[in-house]
Amino acid sequence: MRHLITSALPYANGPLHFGHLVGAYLPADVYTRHVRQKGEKAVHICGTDEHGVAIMLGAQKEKEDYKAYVDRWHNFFKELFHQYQVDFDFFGQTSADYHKEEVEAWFKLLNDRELISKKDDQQLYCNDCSNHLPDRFVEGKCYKCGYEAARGDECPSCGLWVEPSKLIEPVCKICSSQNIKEVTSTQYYLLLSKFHSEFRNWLETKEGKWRKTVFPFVDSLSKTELHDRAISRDLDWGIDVPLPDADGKKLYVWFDAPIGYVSNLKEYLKSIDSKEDYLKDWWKNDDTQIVNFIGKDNIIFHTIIFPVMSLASGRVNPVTNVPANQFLNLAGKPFSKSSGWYIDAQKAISDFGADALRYYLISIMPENQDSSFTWDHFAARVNNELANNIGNLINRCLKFWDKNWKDGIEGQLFSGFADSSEGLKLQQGLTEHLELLDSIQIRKALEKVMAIGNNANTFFSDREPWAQIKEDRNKAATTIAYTTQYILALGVLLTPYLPSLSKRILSYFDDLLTPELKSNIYKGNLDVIESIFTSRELVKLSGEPQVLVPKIDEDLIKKLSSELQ
Ligand code: B3M
Ligand code: ZN
Repeated sequence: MRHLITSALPYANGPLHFGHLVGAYLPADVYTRHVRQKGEKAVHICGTDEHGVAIMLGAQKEKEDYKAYVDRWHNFFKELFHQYQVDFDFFGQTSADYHKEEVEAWFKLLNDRELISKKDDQQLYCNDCSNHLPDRFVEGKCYKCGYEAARGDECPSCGLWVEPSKLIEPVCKICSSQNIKEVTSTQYYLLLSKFHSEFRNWLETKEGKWRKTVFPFVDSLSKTELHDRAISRDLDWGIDVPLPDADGKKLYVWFDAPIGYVSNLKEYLKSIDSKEDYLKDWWKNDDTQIVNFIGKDNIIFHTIIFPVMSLASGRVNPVTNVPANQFLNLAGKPFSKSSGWYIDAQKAISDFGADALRYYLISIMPENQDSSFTWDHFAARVNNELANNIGNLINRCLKFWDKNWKDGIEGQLFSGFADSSEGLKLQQGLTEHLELLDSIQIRKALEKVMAIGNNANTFFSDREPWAQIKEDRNKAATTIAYTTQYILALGVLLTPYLPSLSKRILSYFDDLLTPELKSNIYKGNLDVIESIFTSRELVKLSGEPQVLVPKIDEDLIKKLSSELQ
């Protein structure tokens, strides 16, 4: 099995906050590292979403050329992801020519199969500034859930794909006028209604396989019918509708954006001179698991529109799983840059580093319900759990080893662990951890790792090697040897979540560990751990034990919390 993993293409129009990171990018990164650690083949594809009204509004506000504007944000995101150790194999751009080519091919296929047609559409128009108001150029009250600031394209609160003419009390986002009328304009439509039964046949196979926050929502939205939707706009930025009589019409951003997953993989394979074909070997390969990581506001496009486009065009297989996350709030309220209720993700990473932030963000990942970030909670979780449970334990154990057995501990003292009650507990933990990540329950999986850390701590403290050594040196050495096997497992288990901490832990065992051994341990093969050590006459640490997880500075936390008030 191979894995084609994507994370939502962020709009190139403003900074990313923690909500974005835990919504799509961190889970996708953890999952990619997980399947690779198991030894399976995977690609992780992303890029910036550079068309549409959100971008146009942003560039206009900054008085910047559209292309210069999106390039600037593209580079900014690339750097930010790098700092958070979110690794993509390819991070592309939807304003690139290679993307346009792929989008044109999709349009042609759908058009040839008569799933696109020209129709008259009711559009909103601002009488004061004389602009058409598609998508985010207009805001109003959602006619489904009553949310005040629903946009002309979607409601950020209930996820509805909004029909702008139905918005209650619409307001022009260009000039703030409420003097808005409906006008008729001709647009190209994707005839989703025609594809309803084929779509349902596919969707129903996902029941029980997709998250409870995803499947029932999509199921009820699409049960009785699908509505045709306009996929063109009268704008001056975007991909031209590739038809001779479509003068001036651009494709709607949500038509081209998901195709970015496909075009970016194509470009990636080209960039590495791969012999593989992006369609035959990946997108249309029945052995490929396609997983789209997104936030809940993008569910409709990933579970209805793009699957219909995929099935109807036959160009790619439809997605296997869409593990959408809920929202992350900041101390109970939505992140909002304009009202200052906001944390600068770049500053945060320079204050605290990737391990601490990734740990906390993953531990509050809103997989099943919305969750909340607070600075106090961040400091408490990092200091009490990561620093105490993992960092301190390893430091205490390895320092004790270093001090008392500088020349090494006898390899045979490591034997017996796998069959001991500690070994059996660890074995079970490894198996459960694997199952949790396989089913993309990332938050619970990290909890499992921490529970293993707890067991290791209890074992080490209960045995009191500092007392044992006074009576029986070998007994104390056995405690260290057993705890070390826990530590090795913890270092391996942390790979997907905290790649740099994991690397630092495993560096003590540099001489002993190969990638294959690492993968075997990860998959729960405890005997492997034991034999790594028992096959040596003497086991030595590579390098001196260092502080692994620095404590979070409480004064800095106080300052950051007070800045938020
Ligand atoms: N750019 C929406 C967002 O950033 C959109 C995702 C596209 S995924 C193909 O929330
Ligand atoms: Zn206006």
